[in-house]
Amino acid sequence: MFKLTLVHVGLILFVGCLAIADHVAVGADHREAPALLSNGALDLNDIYLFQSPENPNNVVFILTVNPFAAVNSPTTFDPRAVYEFNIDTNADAIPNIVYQIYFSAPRNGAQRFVVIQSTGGRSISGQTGRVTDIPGGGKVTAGLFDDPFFFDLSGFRNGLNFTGVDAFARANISAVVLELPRSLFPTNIKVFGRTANRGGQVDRTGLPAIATVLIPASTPGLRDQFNRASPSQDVALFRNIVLNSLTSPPLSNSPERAASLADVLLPDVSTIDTSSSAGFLNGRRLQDDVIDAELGLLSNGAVTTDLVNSNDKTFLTTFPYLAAPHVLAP
Ligand SMILES: [Ca+2]
Ligand SMILES: [Ca+2]
Ligand SMILES: [Ca+2]
Ligand SMILES: [Ca+2]
Repeated sequence: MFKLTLVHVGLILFVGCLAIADHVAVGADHREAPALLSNGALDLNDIYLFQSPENPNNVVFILTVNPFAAVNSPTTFDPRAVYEFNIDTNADAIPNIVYQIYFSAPRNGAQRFVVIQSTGGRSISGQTGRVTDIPGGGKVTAGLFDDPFFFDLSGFRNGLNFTGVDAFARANISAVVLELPRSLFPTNIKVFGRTANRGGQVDRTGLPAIATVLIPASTPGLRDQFNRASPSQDVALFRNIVLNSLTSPPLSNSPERAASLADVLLPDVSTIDTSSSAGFLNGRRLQDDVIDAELGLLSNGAVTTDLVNSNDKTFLTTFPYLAAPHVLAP
């Protein structure tokens, strides 16, 4: 009972962290920091990283931006920005291979894009809404899709009275889906997504909801500072803040448990053994219930589900795996 009470209080705070404005749902890393609210096209929501279910010799990288596209965000990518998959091949959280994606201005509802590989100078051209085969193996596409994230946000806000209503149902996002041969990389890699414009880095994410849950919104500017930092700086700059969030009331983890959690959660990168088709925390598949997994971690197993167990649309078994966008009422 004691543990459950602490968990309830902790999760109520967690819900408070998620609420920026009453009418706006805030999710994994959707709309979590002030600098992101003015341009959803630079607001990374989630990254996904998994062995291709279509071809086990390939690995799939997905990043999503434009939370609640056409409602709170644009439906196109920012032509003044760069979108990145940063891949660390030697476990120091410093990227060794970067895939940068640049978009043209929209024309007739479509954007041209180019994917540039930092090593070897290889580039791949494509267009939103189309699948492009990559010479040597793999595919790439970008465009508007159903948001693959699912979460009973109202249940959290209502003191854990879950009703299993997905606050992200009928929400669309913009995504880049890049599938590449696993042979391009070591078996074990660490990945984070990044957005930047001429003013510098705007957002970055590896694991779901690190900024949202563990970097306090109550300290002005701290989440923007986190989003503008590099994962290789995370332990030096943010470990004590994360430990404080984990050990302070109401979360109240023991120092030992908080330290072991911090070792899993920082640096904020997604880690995968690409020879394995297992999901989160081995990378992150679209269908993985990361909210349940993270609540289980935070509550030490006392709370295991928000009763939303799957996305509101069925994921595809073939590239690009994401479901088609919802048709929104005008
Ligand atoms: Ca974000
Ligand atoms: Ca590295
Ligand atoms: Ca969805
Ligand atoms: Ca769930």
